[in-house]
Amino acid sequence: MSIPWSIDVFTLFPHWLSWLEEVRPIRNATEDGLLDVRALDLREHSPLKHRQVDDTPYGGGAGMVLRVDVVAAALEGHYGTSVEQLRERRRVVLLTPAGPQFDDAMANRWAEEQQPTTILCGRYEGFDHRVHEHVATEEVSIGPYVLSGGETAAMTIIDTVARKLPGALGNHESLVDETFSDALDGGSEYPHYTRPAEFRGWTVPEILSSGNHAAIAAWRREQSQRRTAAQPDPETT
Ligand code: 6GU
Repeated sequence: MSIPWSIDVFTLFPHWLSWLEEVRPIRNATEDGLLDVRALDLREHSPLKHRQVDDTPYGGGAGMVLRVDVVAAALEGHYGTSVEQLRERRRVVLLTPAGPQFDDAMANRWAEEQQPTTILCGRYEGFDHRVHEHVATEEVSIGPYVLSGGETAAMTIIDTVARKLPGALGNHESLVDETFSDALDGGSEYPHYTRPAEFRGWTVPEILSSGNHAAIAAWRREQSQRRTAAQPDPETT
């Protein structure tokens, strides 16, 4: 039995991440020994009075900045190694709207490599820039908008990668035909229907009850292509 993939999330609000303990794909992966997700408190090893974590920005301006000494103390206190050694052993991901955008390809790469991962969630105006330069090994954003903190981004990323681990979904087939998968050439998923066959006059396409599996497969592929074509291209909008 191999060791589980370790993902540690450092945040000022560890209890927010309790959702990760409940959601099915992550629970399955954890119970199967594939994944070990932990929420850790950035304040835990703060060397400052009252476990202070942030400070006013040099040069003035609005908001507070998370201190580099506090982040280093949290990591070094938890792992018992220097930041330099930690960066060699783990992916240290700083969540920021300015980072490269997380997408399905990045999720596949992470799930394949399963490098031990540490995620840093910022609040306020973000981290002192020395955390970006000397502590993190990379930056990631989940999309072109600004969140009030990294916690929901961390949950989004972990949900996305966990369901790619073998056995995390009840039925592994569900990954194959999913939106963005190779089986659909990176396109959108086809529509699904279940009983009742008719509701308020809203009917289910007849072909799905035809029993003709080849025709059903062709219909689904065509539907998927049509939905993909109807989507705005993120590069041009
Ligand atoms: Cl990772 N963090 C914050 N604060 N805002 C974001 C984001 C991350 N990704 C998109 N917007």
